[in-house]
Amino acid sequence: MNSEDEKFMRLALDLAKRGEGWVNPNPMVGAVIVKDGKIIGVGWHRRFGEKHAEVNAIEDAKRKGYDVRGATMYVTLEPCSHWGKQPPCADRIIKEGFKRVVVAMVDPNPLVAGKGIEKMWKAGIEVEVGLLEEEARRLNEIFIKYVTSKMPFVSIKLAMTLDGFIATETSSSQWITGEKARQRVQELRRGHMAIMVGAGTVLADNPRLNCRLKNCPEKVKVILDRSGRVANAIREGKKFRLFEDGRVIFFTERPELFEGIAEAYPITEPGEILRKLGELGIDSVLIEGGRIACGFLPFADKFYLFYGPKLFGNGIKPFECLKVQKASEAPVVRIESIERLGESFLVTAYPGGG
Ligand code: AOF
Ligand code: ZN
Repeated sequence: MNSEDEKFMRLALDLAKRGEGWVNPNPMVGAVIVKDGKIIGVGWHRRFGEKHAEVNAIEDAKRKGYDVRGATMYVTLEPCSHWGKQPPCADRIIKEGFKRVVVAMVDPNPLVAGKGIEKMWKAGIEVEVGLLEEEARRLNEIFIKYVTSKMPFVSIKLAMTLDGFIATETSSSQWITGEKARQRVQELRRGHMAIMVGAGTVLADNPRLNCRLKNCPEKVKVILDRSGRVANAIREGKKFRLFEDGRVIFFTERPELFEGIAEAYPITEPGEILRKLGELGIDSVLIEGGRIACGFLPFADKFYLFYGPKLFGNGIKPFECLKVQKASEAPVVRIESIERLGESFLVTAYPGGG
């Protein structure tokens, strides 16, 4: 491996990101074809169920009149070996006569899991695995979790004052962070299939819970409404903007109240809610309701903590259910990055220290 290899793999990773939001619950994948030191084809997985990145790159090269025989392919995920909605990419790569394939990471999908690499290797292709693996794993952290556990990747997003409050005592929270931070939330929504809040947020803010970026698919909106307050409000004639687009799912003790209104399940326990969402094919949930966040803390895979330049002194704290007594017994997070967003900032972190 050399720095040229790394350059091409970085390009493949950048291409893969173009599929963000559109490919779930499948992975984002990018591929670059190089011959005699020159890029002759690029491709990425564009949309769930459509052609894989490798095939798109091969077709791109052919469209431009190149012969891929003897070329090298850089691909961010191991080429597949199984028949899914698409034919196996490993077979296609062998058939096309590639000389070398550089793979960032093995496919965690149990249906593939090394079989694609083995196939190509047995056919006499030079296969190298692990270039920029860390970046590739980070890119597809949602896919990795979902394909190996069938449980959605859980991100907790909170907007807090500098002294750690998500709302005042009187539940006022608009706004704590500024415009740039809220724009960043839109980007987070793009990467997640579902957005989750509690009924309190729906009743107080009437949010749309959609993604308003240019290139963004519809979101699944998940509302935790134990006693059916939103259903009652609808029966009283109230209109909610979250019904304007996308699928809406309620979790409640009173599913009968939602008949004729929305999809509803009689589940209220966080672990069971997540299991149900996984069953419904949802690979990722962005929890945006500060008051419901604490219940999902044991299941959190990632934290997006936004801090605005305000001090409340009192009000609602996000993780009160923890009730930590000793500092030495507190849960620890590993900070991944800190981004300045105008007057606010975003701390991205993973659970667990180290
Ligand atoms: C993708 N896009 O570019 C690659 C994938 O049902 P299928 O045929 O689309 O297969 C999906 C599986 O194929 C997916 O879980 C992953 O293991 C593998 N590779 N998938 O959607 C791609 N290369
Ligand atoms: Zn494939």
